[in-house]
Amino acid sequence: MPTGTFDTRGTIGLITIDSPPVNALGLGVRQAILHGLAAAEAEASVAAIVLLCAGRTFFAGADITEFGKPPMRPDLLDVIARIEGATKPVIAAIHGTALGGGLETALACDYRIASPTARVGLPEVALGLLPGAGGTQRLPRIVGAAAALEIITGGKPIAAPRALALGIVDRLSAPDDLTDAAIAFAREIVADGAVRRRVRDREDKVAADRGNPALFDDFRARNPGLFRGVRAPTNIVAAIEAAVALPFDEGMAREAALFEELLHSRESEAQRYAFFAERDTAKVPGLPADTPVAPIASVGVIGAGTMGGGIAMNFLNVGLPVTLVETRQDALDRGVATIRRNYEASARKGKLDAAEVERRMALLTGTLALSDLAGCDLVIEAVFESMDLKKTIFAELDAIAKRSAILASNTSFLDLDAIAAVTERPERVVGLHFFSPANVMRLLEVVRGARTAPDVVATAMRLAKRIGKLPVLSGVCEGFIANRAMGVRMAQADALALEGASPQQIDRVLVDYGFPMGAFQMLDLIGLDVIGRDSTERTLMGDLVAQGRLGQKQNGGFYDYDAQRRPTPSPVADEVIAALAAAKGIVRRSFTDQELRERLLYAVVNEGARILDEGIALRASDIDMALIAGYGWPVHTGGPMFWADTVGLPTIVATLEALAQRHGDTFVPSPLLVRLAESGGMLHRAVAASSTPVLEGA
Ligand code: 3H9
Repeated sequence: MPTGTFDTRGTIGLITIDSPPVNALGLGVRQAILHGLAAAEAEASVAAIVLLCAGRTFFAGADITEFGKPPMRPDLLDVIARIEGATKPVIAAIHGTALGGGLETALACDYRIASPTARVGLPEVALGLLPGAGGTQRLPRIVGAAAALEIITGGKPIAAPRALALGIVDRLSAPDDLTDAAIAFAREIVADGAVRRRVRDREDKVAADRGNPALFDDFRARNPGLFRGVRAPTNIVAAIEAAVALPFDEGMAREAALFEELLHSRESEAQRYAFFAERDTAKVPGLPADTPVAPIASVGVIGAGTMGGGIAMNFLNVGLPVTLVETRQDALDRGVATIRRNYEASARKGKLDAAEVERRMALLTGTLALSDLAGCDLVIEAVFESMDLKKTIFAELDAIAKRSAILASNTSFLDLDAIAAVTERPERVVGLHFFSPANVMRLLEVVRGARTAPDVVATAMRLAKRIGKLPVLSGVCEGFIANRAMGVRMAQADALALEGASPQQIDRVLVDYGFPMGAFQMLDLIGLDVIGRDSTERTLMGDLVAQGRLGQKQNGGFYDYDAQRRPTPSPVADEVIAALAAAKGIVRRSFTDQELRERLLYAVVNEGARILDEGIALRASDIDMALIAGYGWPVHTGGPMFWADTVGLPTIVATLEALAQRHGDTFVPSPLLVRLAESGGMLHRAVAASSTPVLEGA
């Protein structure tokens, strides 16, 4: 049960809400605030009220678990109206993160004071929503419509000093002194006559914006990508337009209608699912939260190429020393120089200061001697994908590394168990599969081998969080979760191009679905030589490379590119595709967009279901998160597993069966899909059976 306490410090009443973990504004918290206000008003000696939270944060927003259920009064708007109507001034004292409904509650107070490390924001857009408790009406009254548009459509939290500069908070406390500073602030307000200061009454900013209707059209024109495939940003802009155009209460009514529309949208349902799915990935059955983890104070990385360098940066970023090993001095120098260049580029963009660049570089030691890894707590091998090479390295490393060290491989498709088997410590071998660019992409697949010890898995999951990654646990199979599931999409894109669909049509269908780019655009960006080189069979990529077409970097690939790297359809690529189709005896035809969507995306759904059925993933939602974080699968669809349920599993199974007749194995529906379609079950709620590789490590 959330607790709310009320006590007094002289003339100041203190309402303290304590509802772990994040003081979400669920029913109990809302009631506790109202009780506190009633007590403060009833106490004659109290002249002003401070509202604050115990624990790690101020209110982190509305309770997301209540959305989609019948509303319960008092709702947040009732609470906010009650704060604004209080008979005494209310001061919000903010620490941690005041987000969404949390910030909206603070904006209903007369004054706001924040600790210097606090952050405030309206992140509802990430849940497919808009701030529905007055945020779209009050924030523009403080910062103006232009800044409100950026803040609310961006959803990113704002650090306290900037919030102060913008006027969102009135004052910062000294570090660790928030409560006393809030009480002192309240006393000053009382001494100055306890003046009420409601944001709703401020007119100057919105009145100034009223003369500038182009502001909204400009914003829409400047940010076309923001609105693609999703509804929330459109409604946010409309709500802020209402703040400017309408009196406060009418603006609030407009906000409520726009919020309600989003609350019942598929997009918001999907994004709320993704919010909890993201937090679930770190929960591993059989590994309680108190599983002991090994301390990791130093990291070794073998291989200073693009992958190894990116991996090293993750640890340098959080202050962990890294020893980077290469076989040749020139390769090592190049790798170290690339890391420095990346940091300097961030510094130029203002994301780092020069001293921080040097601090991070000082944590990096380059060496040609594997023996320099002897003291590392964790060593990650990131050399190219050759089983023989990896076995040689792991055998040597096993002899060098201290007994407690964890040995990790960044392999993206090789058998981790075969690598672990060359060591005397297979229980301390784990896969850490980073996605490229490794310093940027959030997904980290933690691969549990047949003998990986539970504490090693727990350590890897914890470490992933420490370096800001989203860890998803995977069992051992070729490609693990994300590459295996998306590999079938690539295979279908290739097959469809040979069967007559143009790369442009295939890419457009994917972009229309919500991917940031199409399959062929992605290949051109990465480089066709990088991906295609191992194939023995004649492939589209191989034939393009044979013509000297390596992608954006050289002569174009599936597309031609101008000097600004803008793509246009390529007659040469079309000829290469047609010639290979003829050589393979493929009869070409045209396709509808719907046919392409089914071939490209139902294939992924089916592969995902197989991955779960085989016990390679723990839960369907882990697969969704892996593809959202690793491949840009549009989060507003919820990921392939969630999306499949919105399409309907019987439809998917029937389509797969028809496709399997003509296109073989890829489309033979997984037994899990068939079972769920027959029983009316939901794929996105499915979990791995209790005895599976990913749970038991066997
Ligand atoms: C809103 O406010 C709408 C209003 O405008 C209009 C209303 C009319 N509700 O993330 P963590 C749980 S929309 C319910 O791991 P951290 C979370 O699931 C809301 N539960 O911690 C997890 O549970 P578990 C706008 C919530 O320290 C636990 O708390 N606000 C909520 O890494 C710990 O969370 C947001 O979108 C919630 N609002 O990060 C902010 N928030 O332990 C959402 C968290 O069982 N929250 N939980 O897995 C966050 O961004 C982060 O939780 C926060 C802390 C930064 C606060």
